[in-house]
Amino acid sequence: MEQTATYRLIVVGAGGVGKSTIVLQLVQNHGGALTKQLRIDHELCRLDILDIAGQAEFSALRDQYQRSCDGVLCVYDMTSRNSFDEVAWFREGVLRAQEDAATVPTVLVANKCDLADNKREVAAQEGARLAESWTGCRFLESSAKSRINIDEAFVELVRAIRAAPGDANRRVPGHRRRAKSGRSRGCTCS
Ligand SMILES: Nc1nc2c(ncn2[C@@H]2O[C@H](COP(=O)(O)OP(=O)(O)OP(=O)(O)O)[C@@H](O)[C@H]2O)c(=O)[nH]1
Ligand SMILES: [Mg+2]
Repeated sequence: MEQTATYRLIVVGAGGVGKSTIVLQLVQNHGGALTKQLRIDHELCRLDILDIAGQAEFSALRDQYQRSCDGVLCVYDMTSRNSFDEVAWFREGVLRAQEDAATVPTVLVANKCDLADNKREVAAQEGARLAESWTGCRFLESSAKSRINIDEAFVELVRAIRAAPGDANRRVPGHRRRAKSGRSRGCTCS
């Protein structure tokens, strides 16, 4: 039987940037921690995603996910300069929780690109530059409203986790990673 690696993900960013909408677009569900099974690059995996509120006060669940998560989706709203200024702080919170880890697999997402024409406050270049300063971090502009780059953000995060040393495939005892060459790209949701 095919083994399924489980990746624990956390979605962080300022209040109102679209974190919950992004996660709902992926899982079409409601609640605290959400689960989604996906086939990414031919390998089945299960995502356990914690979507925390930007203004969240102390929560045991958040604390636990920050400490043990395999990857972080860092979200800001490209129509809000403040949310961009704050996004690094949210990632640093995760690094601190992981005993001051130097890095954690991260994808930086600039959400609400459907509003970019009239309301953009943060240039794509600025997001790209911030992502570059975080080891191996990909950068995407998304719209949870128009469903642009939502699956892609999670696919890229899983790829970053799989590429990381000591990756989370350890969650499945005996799971063997495949060679990276020859994979076709994309994901199939199930
Ligand atoms: N135009 C547009 N609106 C969006 C998009 N994503 C989210 N929104 C809207 O932005 C508002 C906030 O979205 P949420 O998903 O609740 O934001 P959040 O980051 O979960 O907010 P907190 O949980 O309070 O931290 C809602 O009115 C959403 O409908 C998007 O891509 N485009
Ligand atoms: Mg929310």
